[in-house]
Amino acid sequence: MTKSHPVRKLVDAVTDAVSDDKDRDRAEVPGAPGAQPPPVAEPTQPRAPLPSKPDQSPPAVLSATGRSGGGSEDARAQSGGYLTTAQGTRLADSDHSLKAGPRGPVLLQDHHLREKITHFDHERIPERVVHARGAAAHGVFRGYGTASAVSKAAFLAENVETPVFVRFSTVLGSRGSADTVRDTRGFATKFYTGEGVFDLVGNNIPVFFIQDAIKFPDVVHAAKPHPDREIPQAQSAHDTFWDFVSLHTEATHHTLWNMSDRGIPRSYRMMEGFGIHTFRLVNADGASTLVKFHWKPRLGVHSLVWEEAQLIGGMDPDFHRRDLADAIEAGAYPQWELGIQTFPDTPEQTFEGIDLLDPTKIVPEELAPVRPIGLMTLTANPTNFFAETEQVAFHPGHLVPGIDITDDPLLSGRLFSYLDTQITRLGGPNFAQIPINRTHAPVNDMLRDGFHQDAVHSGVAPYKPNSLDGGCPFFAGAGEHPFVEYPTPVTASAKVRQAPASFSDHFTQPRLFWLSLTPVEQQHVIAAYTFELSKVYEAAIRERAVAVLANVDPVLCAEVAAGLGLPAPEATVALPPVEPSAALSQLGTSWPVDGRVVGIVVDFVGTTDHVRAARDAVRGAGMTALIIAPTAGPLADGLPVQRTFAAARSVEFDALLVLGTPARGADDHGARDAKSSGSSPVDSRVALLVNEAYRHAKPLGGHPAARAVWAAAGIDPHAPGVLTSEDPDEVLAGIVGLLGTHRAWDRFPPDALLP
Ligand code: HDE
Repeated sequence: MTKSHPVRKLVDAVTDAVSDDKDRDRAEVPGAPGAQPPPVAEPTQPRAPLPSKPDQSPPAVLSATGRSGGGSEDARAQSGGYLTTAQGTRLADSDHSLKAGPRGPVLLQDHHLREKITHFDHERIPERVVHARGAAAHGVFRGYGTASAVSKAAFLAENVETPVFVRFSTVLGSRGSADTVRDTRGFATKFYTGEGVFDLVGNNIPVFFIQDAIKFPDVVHAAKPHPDREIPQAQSAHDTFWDFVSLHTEATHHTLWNMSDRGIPRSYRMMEGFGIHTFRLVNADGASTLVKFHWKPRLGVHSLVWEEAQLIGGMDPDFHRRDLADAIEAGAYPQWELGIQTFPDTPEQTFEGIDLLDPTKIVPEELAPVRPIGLMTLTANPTNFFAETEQVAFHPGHLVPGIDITDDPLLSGRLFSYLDTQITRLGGPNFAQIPINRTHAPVNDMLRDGFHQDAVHSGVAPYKPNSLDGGCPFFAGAGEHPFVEYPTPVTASAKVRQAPASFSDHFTQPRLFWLSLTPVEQQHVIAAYTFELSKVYEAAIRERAVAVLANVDPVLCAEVAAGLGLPAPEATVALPPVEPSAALSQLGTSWPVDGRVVGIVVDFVGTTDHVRAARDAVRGAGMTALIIAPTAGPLADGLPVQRTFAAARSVEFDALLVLGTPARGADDHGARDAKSSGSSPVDSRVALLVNEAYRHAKPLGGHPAARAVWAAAGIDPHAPGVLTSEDPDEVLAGIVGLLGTHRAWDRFPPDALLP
């Protein structure tokens, strides 16, 4: 479209209007639904569609075969000022079916009605069989060049920038399930490299439930809702899950991680990612190195507490996808360093006695440090969820020269599954041509036809060898960067359905993980096991699950058994000595607070200068400030309010700043708001807000006026992480310091609890 094209002019005019938007306060709070604030009255003047929001970006404009189309990014979106059919014919009415008179029957000849309803009837595609619930973002990966000695992959070279698309997910829940359930999280990254697409399809937990892909349907059937009643949704706290994992004890390590704080992340931005399997890197000389991939978040690894996760499930089931989108919209771009642990590619494929082909085992970082090889920054939200997040198709078999696979039997099954599943989900074999899946490298395949073929292939000889198409395409020679499988030696053996002997140690590494956690993290693990198993109906399964824990650690076993009212059994294996790995704990240092959410509680008394100052200071520290007030109307100086006392819940905030002593609101009454309680003169919803945040070990800061609120909430004003001062700078600095360590864990010292 040329600059003078009338539609282009309209788009430009609207874009200018949006960037001229003077509504500063609106832009300061992420989450605006559209690019421009809407008028109260319905707009009736035809104009071009509004552009996407500034934080959003669509997939790159490329042809179905990876060529640069040279078009503008909005070229694929709606165009023109008038409603049309799918064929571009303008419509004068879409509110009424074509009828034989206003009260008469609808006519079959209504082609517009049929097109509209027929398309609607087919809007859904099958959700992913696992990892159905997810959120994604665009970004860029920059290589450090530090991997060049071990991999010839061009995108890992120094300062090479590669576009990426990352999708985070839960495993068990269906597409509409809650984000904060206890589960493993998917962390799948598509690198659009110049040598083809590379997908790193990992999780936020470094081990897996099973060692062999053939068990995947079993573990997933066990973890999914029971087939008769289809409950519970997106949860592992039920009989079939614990039945399976207590019988199939190779699942113990992954189960323990799921029961740890890793199972309830605070944010996708605050998760590690792991490739899990051992991969193989190949350098320019053809030498092979075995590696494990790690994503290390710049913001540290942080979690919710369990009660918080449960409350969020009701208050804001979209908590994680909202957090990711809001952070990107606010300019707090999440970052991860990609790192590798490297191991010599020996015939045994073990390292320090750890079998590298066993996906239920980690290699502690103390034995093999994680070396950073690049930085990923997520910079844009998708423009359309379905087109991008729902249709993105990852596959561990999407490899580029320099990155190859190993014989991990779990990985082998995945190499089959991910291609297979897309055929059903995305409606045929051409899913690589869907815009989000298009490679940025030129495609010259001989795959032809099929449903939804977007390419218009020329030539008459899609076969090899041919002479009619001039012999095209040709094989790439050694100097042309082909992908050539590493010639892994295969030991002479017999065909068997067996695992190597080393795969049968199911308990040493769970023990290593347990003993590497700090006391507060251990308390959370005990609570999670006790909660989950208390929800198991069958006593035999509880008993069996506790017996498994006896083989991990006697203290863990005894504490969980006590919570279930069961005797603690003896271990049936010798508990080996293990060297704890500090890298497995989430605690112990301090991290940036980008994109954290601070709730500012105000009353309607006096001026609001201090509120504006506090809000600006929170924003200045790189966080989002949400003002919580008695009603939704703006404050005296026009400052907008984001939450009312009735609507706010502590779980939305990482910390609270209390700037007043709100008296009981008119709606602070049990008949109107069931959160209302007590007879204190302070609004009881604010007291609940503060009390909950306190119980979840969140930092609390306040002006001296907050003392009455602390009292109404029944909290100790001198407890760790409760700051009260005249000096707002001091309070905010304190909050930032505390949030850097995530929570005031020393508020509830756990050391005395465990023997
Ligand atoms: Fe997956 N997995 N998986 N998985 N997986 C899928 O592929 C499968 C496994 C992972 O955001 C499916 O496109 C098998 C391990 C992620 O789109 C499916 C086995 C790890 C995602 C599939 C595994 C993962 C998937 C469902 C056992 C961590 C979401 C839809 C051999 C390293 C990707 C789809 C996204 C998705 C199969 C085990 C991670 C059915 C057979 C181990 C992050 O193909």
